[in-house]
Amino acid sequence: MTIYSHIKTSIAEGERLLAVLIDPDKTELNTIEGIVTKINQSIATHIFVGGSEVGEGVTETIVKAIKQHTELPVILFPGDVTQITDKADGILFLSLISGRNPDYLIGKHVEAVSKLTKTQLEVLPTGYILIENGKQTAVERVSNTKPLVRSNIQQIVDTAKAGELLGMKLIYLEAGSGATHPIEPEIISAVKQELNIPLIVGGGIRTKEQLEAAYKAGADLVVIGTAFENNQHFFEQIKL
Ligand code: 1GP
Repeated sequence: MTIYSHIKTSIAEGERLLAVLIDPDKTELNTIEGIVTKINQSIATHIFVGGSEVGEGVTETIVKAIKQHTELPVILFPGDVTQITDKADGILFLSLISGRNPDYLIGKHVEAVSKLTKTQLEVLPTGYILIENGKQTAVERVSNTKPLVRSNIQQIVDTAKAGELLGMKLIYLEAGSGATHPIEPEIISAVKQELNIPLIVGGGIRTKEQLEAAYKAGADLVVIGTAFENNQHFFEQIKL
């Protein structure tokens, strides 16, 4: 089964999906086995690998190590073309549709093609929507785009729907890694109501309550990075 049909089937069966985000730039190779063992024992269903600024070749080394220790699908969440490696199972082919920088709407995608066609990666076209959360995030800085204003819910909904109508397979609502506040449940549910494709939500989720709130509002897959990076017991603790 492809990664995408597995996501769709799981959602149809009422399953909650969770991806742990590993940033190769912040992860030492010798800690991977321990980290992945913890992820295997957790409620996580996917592993995302990526970061805004990662040195060339680092992602491949980290992905190889992750794959040695898990059966979970490993999906690239690349900040740049240099992070593409065929050692992963799939790739979020991200278009930053909240922004108006052509590089992140189509330019990087064209650059990626010669690499992608040499891999077996499952390509998952994803409408990536950055929403402001009070502080400047790495995505905003690196992509040189402005996030959507969180009070303008209609604009966020329309942006997500435009992504779907353009043929994207997933929509990712992003508050930014380490965001002070996660995406508000009101935004998640408004988007979910209009959308017929799976909805990913991430950024700033640090507590069991925030995780629950995201699922209840309609997130199909939640991404957790910083909370687990800072505390490897995070998933044991939220089980309580
Ligand atoms: C970032 O959405 C992800 O791209 C995860 O964010 O690191 O805040 O969990 P956190």
